[in-house]
Order: sequence, then structure tokens, then C-alpha cells
Amino acid sequence: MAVAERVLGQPVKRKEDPRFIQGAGRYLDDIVLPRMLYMAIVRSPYAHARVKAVPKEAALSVPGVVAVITGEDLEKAGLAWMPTLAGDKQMVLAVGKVLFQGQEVAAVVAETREAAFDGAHALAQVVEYEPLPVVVDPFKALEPDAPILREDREQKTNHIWHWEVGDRDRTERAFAEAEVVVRQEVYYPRVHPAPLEPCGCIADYNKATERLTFYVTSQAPHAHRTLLALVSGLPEHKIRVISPDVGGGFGNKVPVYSGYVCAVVASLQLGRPVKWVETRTENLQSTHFARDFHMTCEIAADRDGRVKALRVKTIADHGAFDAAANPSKFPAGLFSIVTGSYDFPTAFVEVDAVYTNTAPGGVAYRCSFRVTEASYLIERTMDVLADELGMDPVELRLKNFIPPEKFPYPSPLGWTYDSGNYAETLKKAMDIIGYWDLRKEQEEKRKRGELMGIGVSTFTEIVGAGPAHTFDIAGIKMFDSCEIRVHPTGKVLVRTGVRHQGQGHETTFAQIVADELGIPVDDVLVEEGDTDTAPYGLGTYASRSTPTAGAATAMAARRVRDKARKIAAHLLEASEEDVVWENGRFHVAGAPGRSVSFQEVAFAAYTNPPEGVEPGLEAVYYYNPPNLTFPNGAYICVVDIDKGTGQVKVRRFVAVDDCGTVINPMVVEGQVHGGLTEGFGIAFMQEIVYDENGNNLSSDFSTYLLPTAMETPKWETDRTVTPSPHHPIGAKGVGESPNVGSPAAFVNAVVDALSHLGVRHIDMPITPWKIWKILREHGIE
Ligand code: MCN
Repeated sequence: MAVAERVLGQPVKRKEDPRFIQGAGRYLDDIVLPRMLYMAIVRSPYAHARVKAVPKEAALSVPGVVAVITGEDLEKAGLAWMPTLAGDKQMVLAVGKVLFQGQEVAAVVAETREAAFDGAHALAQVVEYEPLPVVVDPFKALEPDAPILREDREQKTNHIWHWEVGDRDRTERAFAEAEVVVRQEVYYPRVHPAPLEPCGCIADYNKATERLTFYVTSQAPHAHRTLLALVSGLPEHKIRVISPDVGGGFGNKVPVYSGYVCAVVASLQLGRPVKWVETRTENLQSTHFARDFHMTCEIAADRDGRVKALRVKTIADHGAFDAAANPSKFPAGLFSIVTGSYDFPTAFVEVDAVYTNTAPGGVAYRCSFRVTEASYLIERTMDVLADELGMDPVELRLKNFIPPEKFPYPSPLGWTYDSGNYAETLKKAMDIIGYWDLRKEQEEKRKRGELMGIGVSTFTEIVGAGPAHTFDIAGIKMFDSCEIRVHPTGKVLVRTGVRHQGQGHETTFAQIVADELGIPVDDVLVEEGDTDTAPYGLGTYASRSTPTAGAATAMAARRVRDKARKIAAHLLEASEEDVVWENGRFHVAGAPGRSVSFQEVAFAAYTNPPEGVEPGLEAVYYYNPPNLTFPNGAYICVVDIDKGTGQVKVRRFVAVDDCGTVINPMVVEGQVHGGLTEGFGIAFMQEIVYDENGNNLSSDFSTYLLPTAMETPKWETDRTVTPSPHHPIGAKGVGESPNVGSPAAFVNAVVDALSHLGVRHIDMPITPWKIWKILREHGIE
């Protein structure tokens, strides 16, 4: 096919958008089934307390309430606990005691949503608690006299696990011999993905067919089916999970939550559909949060700025249940990407996870697996080193980048990076923003007492969970899948094992198929989210859809093409070897006039298949990636700070991303805009805060601040392309990259603006109040 005609790499408009823009999307709460009941959950007001009594009658006496489920009921049914993604177990409804504010205590089922809430409210008034001492600080939780939170565990400690990776001895030696050592403590705050559509489900158990249809706003429908089968004991083939349009996920819709299990139990008991949809406050209080890493980073280097070793120690607050989105064999996930884009000869990393009386955590927020924390830490500390050495941050980075000729690059912490040209990417960002002119401008402004900063972040991401030997969920290996059915008229139905939440798969996966088969994008329909129709897959998160299901899609299309070639040879009365596929047609080599279109071949597959060839034209491909993909980027941010108010204004932000071969540049740009906006919110606004009694002080949008269009800066984006050598079309994931890379660029810019005052670090979120105080401490009015 002539390159100009290829649909891969074209900014095809998103096929899904007309229905979203017209309000015609079908989300979970739009679904109303006949005879449907509604469920509401009673939650603990205490962060740590014994539950003495749950007098159901209070709710049952409310008109319309038909059932109440308690932890005791579930315990009798053997359903009191469910597994988390980290392999810990979590109470479905409180049994004996509660461990965080907002924990699920009882479920109330009623004829209407209002009655369910009234019933839950009535019950909440009379649940008897005996408050216990609360610990919200992970360091205090590790002290010998701290209350033991998880009495259900054999280990009588709040310490969950210790993990280390790297070469301790070699790293110690490098530090002992180093000319320069910098050390920086960095806190990555607790944040929450807060998708606009909160979590919810409808459990619909049909007693006659003994089948459960489970509608859920899910990023991973097949994984949910398997987990529900494991938790409920229902046979998996009797469960159908349907994930309708998903109103944002960002990692929040990967876990199985208590509400899901309770709705299933209620539907099994009552033989009627049961809907549960949480409120915003419930979402912010009790679904899993992300980050909350207390990190110490040290870099050993030569005086000329060559890095020699990296040493990191981290305390991870995992809340009341260890729910870390961590389907890898490493408990700290992919935190070991912490050497970043730099050629460290050696490194050593330790992570300790701790229980506290806070919501279960360690889960994803547009990046799971701890890549965000790792990238932020290394990018922050490289700036501290640059400051120590009196070097410009870009010069330090250019000196230490892994050079292109070293790929595939074995990192000292065990990864093999696939490809990249970090210097090219950084130089492109510098050219676009006019880096050296900005430095001159900054110098001039400083002389005038004005505060301007330039922040750089040159991150390496690690995305695409698989491969299967490294990743699994509940033992299920992390591959992904695609099924392609070609109809007799040449129109194509594609189903994959992932589930988009706004990422545009209906368009980009159609582009992959259209490109491989030489047919119009509009002839391809992509469907995801129904476990009865889609092949098994592990879902959409970790920017894995393109590296796994995208690859499966290309490979399935190639299988279809291979069969189509056989049929074409039959139609052309030529041998298969002589048939060439070009410009969307099959023709006999050397005789382009003797050709058939893909549509003609599809028709023949059903009406006139060659002897010995099965009728029909379809293929399934399960793709187990040989490695992860390693996208990267160079982000540069320019800020001005108002001395009077401490307000930071992001004047410019240039993001150059390298996600390998680009399927759809417009979709990639949209992903980058979204991720940068989230990174901006994390850097300047968002934080889940608990008081010392374990009260969540950020449980609505007036206290947990998300950026709106009013605050969001203008993003300038561009790309470099180093294809992944092990992906069939060379693509790497991109969805998380901007959220991984941008927080450091923002913070580095603010610290740079204040570095001449001796400021080396400020923890996120960087609020005007924090800056204002720093300025006053330095006598700046
Ligand atoms: N793409 C492309 N070329 C590439 C790489 C990707 O055209 N080289 C396209 C893909 O085909 C896909 C989109 O970009 O349409 C994102 O692809 P990918 O990076 O594979 O990420 P996923 O589809 O797996 O999405 C996951 C990622 C994550 S981890 C979170 S969290 C996230 C995100 O994407 N949540 C989102 N983006 C989101 N966007 C929206 N609107 N809503 C969310 O909840």
C-alpha cells in the first residue's frame, strides 16, 4: 500500500465521539432493569473501632427496605473477605472492627434509591462502635507501641512487607568512593483518581437460568468475572460481565469493591436485579487511593556530573488493606524504573509497606505500579544534583542519558529497555521552547527581583503489563487478545479483551485493522466490554492496551490476511506464493491487473471457499508480549511566581513524547493533554488529607480540588519516534506518560524559580500558601 494512503498514523476523528457528544453514551446508571432494587451502604464514621452491634431493624422498619446484609451474614455464608489485587484480603463488610473512615459496615436494599439511602441513614444512627486508638502516620504505625491494626493476620505488626532490589554492596562502595553525594527526602502525596462517573454495578441473578449478569463500570471485565467467580463461588461460565460506557477510570475501576460483592449476594438472595452506585464522597473515602510514598533518594556522582550510583529508601502507606495494583511479581511494582533515563552503573532500592487507619491504597491513578513515584523521585533528585554541582539541569541530563547505541539497555535494577533516543527528545523540547533564551530571560528577571523558573523532566515510562512471566492477576497471566470477524460483505467486527474508558480504542484499533487489511476505517467496528462476546483479556490500565491488545489486533488481522491470501489465490487461479497484497488488493505478482479486493475475498470465504479451506473469515490472537515497552519524554515547564500571593502561573509547557509508532496522532495528543492536566492537578492542587483521628478531610470536590479549564495551562506537544522493536507495529503505550513525567517538570520549575534563595525542594501539592510562607521566611514581601 502506498504510504500516503495508509490509515495508520492519520488523525482519524474518534468514531466514539458523536455518541458521547450527543449525550447518547450508555453508562451504568443509565441502565434500568425491570423489578430492579437499589442498594446503599452504611459506612463507618470512625477510622478504628470495634463494631459492637448492627441492629438491622432500624433499616428494615423504613418503608421500601427489603433486606439488610451485615458482615456477620457474609461471614456465615463464607463471603466476609475478598482478595485484593496485591494478594491481601479485605473485609467485604466489617466483621468485628472497622479500620478506616468510610469502611463498609452494612448494605441496605430497597425498592427505590431514596428508600435505600433512608434505610442506610436510619441504620447508621444506631450502629454501636467502641472507638480504638487511631494511627494515620506510617512512621508512627511502625513504632513498637503502635496499635496493631490487622488482628486477622498472624504477624502482629503493621509492617506489611519489605522489598529490595539491586546490588547493595556495589552501591555502598560507589557511595563510599564518590566525589559528590546528594540526598533528598521527597513525599509523593496521597491522591485519588476521582473519575467523573463513580463506581457502581447492577447484579442480575436469574434463578431460572442460574446465570448472573453483572453490569459494572469496569476497566477489566474479564478479570472482574474471574474474581467474582472466586469470591462468590458461582461457576465462571454462569457469570456474564458487561461494562457499558465507562465515564473515566484512571485506575479506580480495576479493583473489585465491597459494593459489588454485596449487590451479587443481594441479587442471589432476592432473585431480582440490584443496583449500587456510590456517591462522590463514598468514592473519595473508600475506593482505593494512589501514591502516598515517603522516599529518600541519594545520588553519588563525580564532580563533573557523571552519575555513579543511586540509593533509595521508601515507606509506602498502604492504608487498612494492601490493595496495591500490583499484578507483578515485585511487591513494590515497577518502582524499580527509578534509575530513569540515566546510565547508572549501580543502584539499590528498598521499599517497606505499612498499614494505617486510612482507606486501602497503593492503587493506580493514571499509572499504577509505582512508576509515577519513581519518575518523580529521580527527576527531582537529578535537579538537586545539578544544583549541588552548579550545572544546568539539561546539561546534567544530557551527560547521563543512556545513549541510543546501548539499547536494548539492561538497567541495573533488572529491566531491559527496548528503545529510545533521549537526547534527541530533550533537544527537540529545548528547541521548541527556546531553552537558552529562557535562561537568559531568567537571569535578567532575577536581577530585577522577579521570580521565574524553568523545570525539566526527562522520564522513562514502563508500560504494557505483561509479559506473562512477569505479571499476573490472581494467577492469570497478563497477555491480551483480539478476535476479528469478517462478514461476507467485507465489513469487520473486532473484539478485544481490554476495555477503554475514553482512550479512543474504537478508532485506533479500527485503524490498525483497516491498515492491515487495506479497508476503510468505517468498515471496522470495535467492541469491548462484554465477557460473553469478547475474548479473554486483562483490561485497560498501565497503558497496556496498545502494547498488548493493540499487538493482538495487528496479529489477528495478519491471520485474517493470511487466510484471505489463500482464498484470493483460488479466485485468481494462481498459487498462493504468487499472490501479492498491495494497496488493499491481492494481485498476481507481475500482473497488477489480475487482482481481487478484500471485499471480494470476504464474499468468497462464505460463498466459494477453496477446497480444503474452512469456510468463513475470522481469527483470534492471544498476544503475550516478549517485554514491556518503554516510552519516554522530555517536558519543559516555565513558571512565573507572584511574590505577593505565592501564586504560580504556568506560562509555557512543552511536552515531547516518544511512544514509538503512532497509530493516531490526534488521539495521542488528547491523551497527553489529559495526562498533563492531571499531572498539573497533582502538582498544584490535589491531595487526600486525613486528620489525626483518621477523618478524611478531602472527600468532596470542594476539598479535593481538580483542575478545571479555568486553571489548566495551554499545552504544547510534539513527538519523536523510536519504534519498539518487539511490537508488531512498533507502538508503545502513551496513556500514562504525561501523568508520570509532568509532576517533576512543574515542581522543578517552581524550585528553580526559588533556588537562588537556597530552596532545594517543595513537596506537592505546591499551593500558593506554601510558596507565600517560603517567600516570607526568606524576607521576600
Ligand atoms: N495510541 C496511539 N499510538 C500509540 C500509543 C497509543 O494512537 N503509539 C492510542 C491508543 O491506541 C489508544 C490511546 O492512544 O487509543 C491510549 O493508548 P495506551 O497508551 O495503550 O493506553 P490504554 O488505552 O491502555 O489506556 C490506559 C491509560 C491509563 S493507564 C489510564 S489510567 C487512563 C488513560 O489511559 N485513563 C483514562 N487515559 C484515559 N483517558 C480517558 N479519557 N479516560 C481515562 O479513564
